[in-house]
Amino acid sequence: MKKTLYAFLLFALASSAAAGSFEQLRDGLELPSAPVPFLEAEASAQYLQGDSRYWVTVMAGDKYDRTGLLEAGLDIVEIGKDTVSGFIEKTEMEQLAAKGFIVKSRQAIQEYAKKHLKDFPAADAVYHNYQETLDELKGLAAANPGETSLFSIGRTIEGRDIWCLRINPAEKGETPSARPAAFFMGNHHAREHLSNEVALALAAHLLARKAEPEIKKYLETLDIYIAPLTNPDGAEYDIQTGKYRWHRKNTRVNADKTIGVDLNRNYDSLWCQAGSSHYPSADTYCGPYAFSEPETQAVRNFVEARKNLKTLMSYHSYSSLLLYPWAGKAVPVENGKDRKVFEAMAKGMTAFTGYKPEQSSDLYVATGDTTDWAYAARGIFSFTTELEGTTFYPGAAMIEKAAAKNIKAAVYLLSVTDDPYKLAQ
Ligand code: 0X9
Ligand code: ZN
Repeated sequence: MKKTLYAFLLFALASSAAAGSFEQLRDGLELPSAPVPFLEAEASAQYLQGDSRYWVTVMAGDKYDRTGLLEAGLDIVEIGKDTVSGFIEKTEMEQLAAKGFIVKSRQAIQEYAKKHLKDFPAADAVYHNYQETLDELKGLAAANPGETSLFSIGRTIEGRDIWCLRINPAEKGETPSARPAAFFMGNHHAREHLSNEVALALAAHLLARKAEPEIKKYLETLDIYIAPLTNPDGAEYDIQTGKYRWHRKNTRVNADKTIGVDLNRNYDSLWCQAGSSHYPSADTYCGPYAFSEPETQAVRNFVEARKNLKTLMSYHSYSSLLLYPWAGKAVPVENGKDRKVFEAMAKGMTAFTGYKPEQSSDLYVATGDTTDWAYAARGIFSFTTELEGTTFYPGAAMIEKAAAKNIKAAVYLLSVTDDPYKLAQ
């Protein structure tokens, strides 16, 4: 009883700082203006009522098993030696045995949540929601009018803007540039809030140090774009009740009334051929067709309109990995020179992060991701960073840690953006 009261008081104090974060309108429904009070984990899982996903651990010995599981609807979150764990819809879970998979353990998402929700999310008020992300970007733009432009690259399915901060003192707005360009993105996946933070921290870092010679030279020679929140609808949906929902996709209402398309399966590169699911309820649902989603369309249009893009980084979480194409086929990049560049850049960046550099498809084969499309369509040296941690919700302390090393890696990326092929010589 005492413990409950104490938790509530702590929550009340902390939530006064977070108030406003959850005032969103969705589907015409007015939502609570403040988070639902966190009392105890036992009670807290109730908000997931109606979510029929399970957290399962399934035997899987190699990338082919893992790819097959993604296609069977499993959203792989953790990879062990002989197993994988992640979320899967009940109906899809029930078909796993018939498909030859051995389920070692399973628990309803409500049970999983009881064990994994701690003092969340009041303690995470420092993370930026949609409005706070925009405020931060506006603040950076206002404080650095000579170096920045802020614009939307398109609107989401719910009508939110996908904001992009451009850092280039010579060219403003959406004017094309002949300068070599780098594009950093965060939060394709809703629950990967840390990826928004790292991208925001990178923007703040570059601008705070714009006069320092090392950064100044990139501002003078490159065209830098940072879009921290690629899936703002999903990110807001994930925190909408005041407690995390482990939501991955965007918020499209599918034909069968399930919610969301996996944006990192919706790009037009071998779309939905492997490691993604045609079940709308699956967390790896590829959508009805390639680029069906306004969010991926926005990225496509942005990239296609900028022939100067040389490098791209898409931040995700978690696992401490740096991944490069191919993601959608289990063969190395065919062009030897490009392969050399990818490997050298991966080595260069992981020297700062300590993450494991790896070809994406060595983890599992998954088609339709951002990096395969950007490389295949435009020859852009594109990477996925899986930030560190052992949970999607690693708490406030992780931001500084992850940002510090990934900023160094991003600055390395900038250092080769002028001509990535210099690494192939
Ligand atoms: O599966 C994804 O979309 C990415 N991992 S996440 O846990 N953030 O969802 C990885 C994309 C890279 N592609 C492959 N590993 N094939
Ligand atoms: Zn992700």
